[in-house]
Amino acid sequence: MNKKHFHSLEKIFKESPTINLSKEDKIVIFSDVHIGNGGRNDDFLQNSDIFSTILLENYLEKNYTLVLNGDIEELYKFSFKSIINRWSKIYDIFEIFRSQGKLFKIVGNHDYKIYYSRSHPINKKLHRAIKFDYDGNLIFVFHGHQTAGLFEQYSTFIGYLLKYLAAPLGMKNGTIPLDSEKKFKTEIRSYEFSKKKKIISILGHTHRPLFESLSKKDDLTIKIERLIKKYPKAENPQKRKIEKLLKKYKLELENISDNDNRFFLRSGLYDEKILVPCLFNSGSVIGKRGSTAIEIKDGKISLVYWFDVKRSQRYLDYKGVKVKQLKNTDYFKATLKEQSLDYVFTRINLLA
Ligand SMILES: [Mn+2]
Repeated sequence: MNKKHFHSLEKIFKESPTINLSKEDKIVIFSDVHIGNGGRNDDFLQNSDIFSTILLENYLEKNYTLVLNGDIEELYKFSFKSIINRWSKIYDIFEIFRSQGKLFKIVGNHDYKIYYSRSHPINKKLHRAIKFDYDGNLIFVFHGHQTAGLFEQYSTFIGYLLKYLAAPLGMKNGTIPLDSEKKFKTEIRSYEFSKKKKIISILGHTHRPLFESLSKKDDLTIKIERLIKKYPKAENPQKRKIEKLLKKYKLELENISDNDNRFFLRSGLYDEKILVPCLFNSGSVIGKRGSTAIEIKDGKISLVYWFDVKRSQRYLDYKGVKVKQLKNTDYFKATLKEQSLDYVFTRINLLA
């Protein structure tokens, strides 16, 4: 790993505050909300209701601490003033968490200018990163752009481009999407850092959820390989079941966007004999059909997906995925992945 990137992460790591985490604490981490002004170029608009509902009716009610891990405001395209004017309801909710001492706001690349909006209570305390100390093991939460080139991190040029080119053209999704090369670089550098420090890192930035260093694509590939190994020894009825599952996973694999086709494992880490499960990514709040988040509670870490049942039914009946309706709303939470933290740290400490 490049020394420059290592040192920049090391500096942020050292300077960030450490918060003790007990088994009773509940944490939810969201990133990449890209809140705008409510107009047609506001990528947040579509998921704004699901986001405010789950914050208020689920996470606040259940006593969670809220971690906002960067790119909360889309300041490349909009002013902070226009954002809070339009979305005061969201900021009121953030403020409830904050007033109870249950908010950590971390800065990303699309909202680093938020430092100039310190007068708003929500921005009084901003972090570049935070660390949770879980029984002597560390969980490092940072946005993730710090490992990118300077151009990608803080280019006003990109800002202008978005404002004057992308916005009038109605370009969606916050920014010119990170290509897979850039995603991969962000991931691999953070992976190397976490492995070396024997910690868990939780990022955002790429909008690609990761769990135990695996993307959805990697996960599907592994599932498919396992089923194929099982197949020759299986009895006939079980063979039919395996065939059905294989067909489903294959279709899902084919449907993952082309932008993601150079995925994490295959593009480098396959060279590694052992993958260390040290890298996690909360994805984004502004997904096409819903929002992803990382939860930590009861000594477990999980990747969850909130969706509107009117827009997607994919996970309603999905093998191995727990789904729960939020009260009598149209919103459901699917727990895509779940693992005990003790187990993850044992593997990190023994494998890294
Ligand atoms: Mn970002």
